[in-house]
Amino acid sequence: MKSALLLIDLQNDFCRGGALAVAEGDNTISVANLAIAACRQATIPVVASQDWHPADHRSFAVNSAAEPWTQGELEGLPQVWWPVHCVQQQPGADFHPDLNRAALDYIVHKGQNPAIDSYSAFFDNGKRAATGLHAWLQQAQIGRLIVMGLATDYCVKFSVLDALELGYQVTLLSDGCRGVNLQPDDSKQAIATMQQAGAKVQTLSEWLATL
Ligand code: VGL
Ligand code: ZN
Repeated sequence: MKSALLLIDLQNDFCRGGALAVAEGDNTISVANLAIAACRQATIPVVASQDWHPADHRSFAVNSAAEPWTQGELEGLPQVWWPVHCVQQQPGADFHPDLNRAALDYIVHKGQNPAIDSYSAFFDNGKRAATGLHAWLQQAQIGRLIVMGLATDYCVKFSVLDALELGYQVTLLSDGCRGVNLQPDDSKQAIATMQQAGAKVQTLSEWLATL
């Protein structure tokens, strides 16, 4: 079965100095580059998502008259109010400068609709609209995804759960992920949830040993 590497949101705003910086977010970049190098050797395509919001996105606390990092409701869905992050065309939305972006075969944008958030790289949070990711993977006849990135407890988690629901086999590279952890155990719980849903959890070196 054909595999693809799926890199979730390895963007400046989730890394050191970014608007929604995740602790140790930068540490994922070297893991990603090692995984990319192995994929190139093995002719495994590399796909990356980019959180890509318009400036008026309503998940931004300032646009919903809410306090950042608190919880509310958006379009009938539970919503964390985030600081302004990953605004289209802004430096915060760029990939981390050290990421080997020249090696990316396909980039999927998400979160463009201002009225709804989109943690998963496949669908918005209400599953109303699909991104192009599933279609792209289908035309490439990909059946298995190796997933890593930011943030474990949001975009990685929902991407993995959607991938499993769509019928992909999923391996999560645990050392290639870091989480927001609004609650201290959120990332740990997210990994347990992904594993229970059918994801295989491996470190980069464990996965490299299977190639
Ligand atoms: C993300 C919060 C808001 C993520 C994106 O990439 O995990 N988290 N937007
Ligand atoms: Zn976002």
